[in-house]
Amino acid sequence: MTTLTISVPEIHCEHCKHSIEGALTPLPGVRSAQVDVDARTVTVEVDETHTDRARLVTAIEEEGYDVPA
Ligand SMILES: [Cu+2]
Repeated sequence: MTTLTISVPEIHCEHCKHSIEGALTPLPGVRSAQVDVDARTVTVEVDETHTDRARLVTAIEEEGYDVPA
């Protein structure tokens, strides 16, 4: 199990938190997804044999949030 932290500067409220957590949690290989609204980060526990950072970033972008490289 690996913990990835992804910075998403556009996170600003509970709606963002629920959107992003809801998008990531069902993905294969994702054990948990936790948005910190104040820090504007997403912390994701993953099994890297089933997913990777790029897949998570794509899912966040599909929710409408820009993820800087
Ligand atoms: Cu919001």
